[in-house]
Amino acid sequence: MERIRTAVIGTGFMGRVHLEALRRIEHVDVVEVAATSAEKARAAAAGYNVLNATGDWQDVMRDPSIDAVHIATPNDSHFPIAKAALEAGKHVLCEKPLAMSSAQAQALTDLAAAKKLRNALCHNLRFYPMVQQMRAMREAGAFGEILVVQGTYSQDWMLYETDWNWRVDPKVSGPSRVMADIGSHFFDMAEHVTGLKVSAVCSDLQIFWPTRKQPKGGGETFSGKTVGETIDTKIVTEDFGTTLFHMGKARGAMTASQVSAGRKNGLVLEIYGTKGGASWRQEAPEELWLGHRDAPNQVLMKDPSLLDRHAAAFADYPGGHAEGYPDTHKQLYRRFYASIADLSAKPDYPQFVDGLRQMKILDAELASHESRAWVDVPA
Ligand code: NAI
Ligand code: SOE
Repeated sequence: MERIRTAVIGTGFMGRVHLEALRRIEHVDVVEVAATSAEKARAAAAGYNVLNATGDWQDVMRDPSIDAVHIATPNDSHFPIAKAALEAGKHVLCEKPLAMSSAQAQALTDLAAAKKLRNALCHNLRFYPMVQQMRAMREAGAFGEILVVQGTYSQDWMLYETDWNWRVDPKVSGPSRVMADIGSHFFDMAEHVTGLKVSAVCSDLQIFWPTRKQPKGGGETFSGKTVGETIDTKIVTEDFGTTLFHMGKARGAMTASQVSAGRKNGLVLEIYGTKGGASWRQEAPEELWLGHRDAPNQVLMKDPSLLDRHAAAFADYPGGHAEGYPDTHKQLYRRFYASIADLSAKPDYPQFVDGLRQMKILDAELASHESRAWVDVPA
């Protein structure tokens, strides 16, 4: 098989996750790293054994030998970088959220389709084996008709007034913080697992810190305590949100929070149907709780030899050999690159159209909060 040449743009938390996961993908070579300075790019490139480094992502677009790019930069740069990459004929794997607005997300979705290029959105959390098991069981009818969908995405890393990150700045992050940043993962997973679409939402968003202490030197994701001088900065995006939602006849409720003490990456998805229920937690991802009305409840432990055949394809290690967050990236990228190697294959990963879908849900959540009313989500 011909080798595929790729580049990673952004060398923060996600840039390093992408670089690491890419080393586990067969037939793919990372040939360039782009950062905000040549020095930063060189440091990351050296660490991951990548030959070329640049402080200007446009260099990647100018190199016709590069087939694909990963975009792992803050949200405001996704649109210009993805647009330039598609225009340069490159396949794109972009971090979530896809863009700053639905209009941008629609434009990227249309451009990728017009150029017939592969486009993936990094909703990697779908790729935990036990999430796939929940989906496969739902598809096989194990839970009957889905009545209730509920859960949360709870973190604590923005609990203090002194906690800061670019996600707080709407010019960089967009008009929403927690709903865009982590609520979108919840809804992507909920729709993927249930096969249902969110049809209407009623949202309430809350800013607990109307001002935050912005460090003069900035702060990277999950970097911990702020040190040094700070400036009091007005906050306009939510620390917490709750959304009631309809998925056709099914009813649901979710919360998203970056101020829930003790919860580090607490995504929980629960689905309840006419025949049974299931609950999955990201903080214990190898387990799937199964609920029964007339029999003892069960906890299924990941073991590919015992999983549904489809779900087993998302597990590379035997039972008792835990697979976690980095493995979800590997599973996603593997499928993305397989679809580049075989351009006739049907993509089996989230695409830009799924990013557009999340932007539409987000627009409805923001409109609902603003109007204090239910808002329909367009199909
Ligand atoms: P970060 O702040 O840790 O890293 C961002 C990096 O991008 C920084 O090193 C910054 O210098 C660099 N950068 C900014 N503008 C750039 C440009 N024009 N060219 C090259 N580099 C540039 O942020 P983090 O957490 O890595 O987030 C990046 C993206 O990944 C965000 O869109 C975020 O929503 C997404 N994300 C997704 C996760 C997932 O599980 N799928 C997890 C964490 C973040
Ligand atoms: C920060 O809230 C963050 O890194 C998100 O940006 C990711 O998408 C999520 O997976 C983990 O938390």
